[in-house]
Amino acid sequence: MSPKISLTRYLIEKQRGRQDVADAPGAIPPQLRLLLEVVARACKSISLAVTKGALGGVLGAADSENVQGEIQKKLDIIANEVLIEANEWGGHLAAMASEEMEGIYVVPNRYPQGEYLLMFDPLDGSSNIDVNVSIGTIFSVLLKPEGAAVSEQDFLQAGHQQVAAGYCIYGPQTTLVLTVGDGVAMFTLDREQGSFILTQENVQIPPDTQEFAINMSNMRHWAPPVKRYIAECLEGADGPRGKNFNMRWIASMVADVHRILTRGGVFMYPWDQREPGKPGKLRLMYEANPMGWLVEQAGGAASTGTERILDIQPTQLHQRVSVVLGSRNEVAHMTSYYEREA
Ligand code: P6P
Repeated sequence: MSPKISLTRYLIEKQRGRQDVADAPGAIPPQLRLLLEVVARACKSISLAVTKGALGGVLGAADSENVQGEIQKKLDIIANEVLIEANEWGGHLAAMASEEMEGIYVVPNRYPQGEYLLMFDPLDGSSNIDVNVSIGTIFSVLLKPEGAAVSEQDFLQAGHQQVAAGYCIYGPQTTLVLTVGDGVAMFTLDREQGSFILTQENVQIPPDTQEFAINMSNMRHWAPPVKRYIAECLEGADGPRGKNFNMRWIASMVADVHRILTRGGVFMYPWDQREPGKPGKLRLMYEANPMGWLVEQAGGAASTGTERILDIQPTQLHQRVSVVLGSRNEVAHMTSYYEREA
């Protein structure tokens, strides 16, 4: 039986890199290895809190709103605090940014500052917490630009500049999914040992699919290309697509993306006319960029409908974006409807 590879061993071997190839892709610096191990440890703590549910008194809403104007769940706040407290003292970060905090969190002067920036959605899919459906933590890592004191401007880097990204899904299993730029690996939490164990490497998304994920209740608000694409999927084998489609919508991006990384599919949260001034619902910096990079690293595609998500130059920390991601041939087919409309 092949030996179990822990996340620690995986990252140490990544840090060692390939001795025969200088600057081999995927070789990671020690500080980045430390950062990823600390984030993984924080996710284990969050998983424990999530698993307790009502027994831990952590369900239900807190009496506060986040920067998005959304009612915060108690676990949103707990998860955010766990990530801040786990990462602020290690010396690997200059600052953090979170869906749950308006401004950036600069590492306090009492701790050494590092060269990385960490962004996260501490608990994505919060509406599912109280009904026991999978939720997760999404994170993205950037290098702090050289020079002056860290500022919010330092975070405003395009998604293709990420140095690491991943998520931890709290479902029937607690699974950490990670990329450092040379493919996607999955680690399942062995609760008896308390370690994340490598369970899949070089994850590949099937290029074609017959499964789409979108919130159908918004259909009347969609732009014409989305209406046409979904209508043709629903026409099935008798329609222009010549095949039947299945639909899934978990209302937890982490869970929908995990399904797509595991068996393919296309996930969509497009612009709609409910709030025409907003480009979409999902956030660029700590939802679409990390998930988009993971999907691309697994052979998929991630678009706004009209441009590659990872090429967007951010202007605001909490800016939103339209998202179409998943099996690359299906994403290309879907985005072709926008081109025809142009
Ligand atoms: P809706 C969760 O709140 C989230 O940000 C994503 O995880 C999820 O895909 C989406 O919103 C669900 O949105 O409008 O279907 O509730």
